[in-house]
Amino acid sequence: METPVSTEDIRTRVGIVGAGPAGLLLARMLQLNGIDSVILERRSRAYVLSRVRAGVLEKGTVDTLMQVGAGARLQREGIRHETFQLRFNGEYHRIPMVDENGRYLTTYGQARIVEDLITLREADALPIHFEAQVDRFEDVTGNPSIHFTEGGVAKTLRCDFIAGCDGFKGVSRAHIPGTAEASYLREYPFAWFGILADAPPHAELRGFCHSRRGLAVASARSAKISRQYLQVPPDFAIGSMTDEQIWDELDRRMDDGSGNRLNRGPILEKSVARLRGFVCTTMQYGKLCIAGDAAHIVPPSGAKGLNSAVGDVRVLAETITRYLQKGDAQLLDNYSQTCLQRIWPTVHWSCQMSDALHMFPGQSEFDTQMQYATLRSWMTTALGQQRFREAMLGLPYPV
Ligand code: RFL
Repeated sequence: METPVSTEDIRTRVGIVGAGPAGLLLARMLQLNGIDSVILERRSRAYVLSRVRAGVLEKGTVDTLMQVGAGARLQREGIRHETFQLRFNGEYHRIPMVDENGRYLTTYGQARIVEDLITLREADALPIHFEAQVDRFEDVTGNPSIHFTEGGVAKTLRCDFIAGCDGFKGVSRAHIPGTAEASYLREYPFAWFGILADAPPHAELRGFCHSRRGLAVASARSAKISRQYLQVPPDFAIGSMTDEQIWDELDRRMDDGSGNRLNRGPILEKSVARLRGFVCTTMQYGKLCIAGDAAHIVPPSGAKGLNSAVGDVRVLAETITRYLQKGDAQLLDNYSQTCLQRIWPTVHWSCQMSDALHMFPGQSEFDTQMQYATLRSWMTTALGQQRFREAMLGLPYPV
């Protein structure tokens, strides 16, 4: 392959790497604060719009999207959750999920949030470069620049600030010195096999089901589309189960003796995700900050990944605005600590949920009974329910 030639220099105030929820939301918040940005995204527009992932939104996430003008469709189509359902050991629990402040959870697919934010940005004719792969940064403590490749051509984006919103496998984190020593990882010995189905969610069979065959999760994406997950081994091959076997396995694990069965329909999408907890505790260096999955990931059982990304972005938008508009570096200097105030407890909760809900390889009966005791305390005691609700509905934002 020929070496690409640098033909283009672009300039903006904030260079944002990644058009996931974090990068897109940050761009929108900065725009509303009068700060220009350019988003660089290595995937195509169609790929980004079709990526199925999160769906359970905290009230704070919904409010944030409404505040930035990206909430019209969410308000129309989001499904409000006022109860949480959990099945284990032949028990069925359903607890209220509305707290004393009227907060509740909303289901609305991540792909839709991404589409809503891209539509807004494009309507304002603001720049997003798709299929623009960022390779490296330069001079992040002085005059930052982002080197990227677009259409086989090497290009440079010069900016005053870099926001690394490029996910767990992005390049930004590696530009912060010492992150290898400042990062902590827990890998779970299983994965989640997710399906998106053209089948209406079942009104009764919803939520999490701890079974001796492994966890099963049934949730909704809309009135007609459902999303299900099965706990599988980490090396699970997507093609190893037929669609019928997938539905049968879901039914076996979700069986609560009521005779209810999930509604079946064509499977539109299948994916496998390893379960990990990861926290990089240094999230800033000079004029580079990382946010969202670039800095931390959580096992999906707490439904916190996207919600945590929104928490970071709220801090980052304020940090950049104060720094660029007022020369105030106080938030910038405290960026990691401020974000971590919310991240560690959220990671803790997500890991607690994972520990209590999955069957671990070689798990003893003693371990299983301990899990039942944990789940029962969350579902049946006033204190446990309060703790569960508080964690699921989300912590207050630090800024
Ligand atoms: P993303 O969404 O990964 O976006 C990063 C973007 O950066 C791009 N990129 C680059 N671009 C240019 N140059 C490079 N060198 C680049 N490297 C990467 C990527 O292409 C991508 O577009 O990170 P972000 O924005 O931080 O958002 C995080 C969320 O996507 C993630 O936390 C959630 O999806 C996690 N998650 C859930 N979160 C929730 O809050 N509630 C849920 O119910 C929930 N369920 C889930 C989930 C994640 C799952 N998987 C697949 C891991 C369920 C699953 C199964």
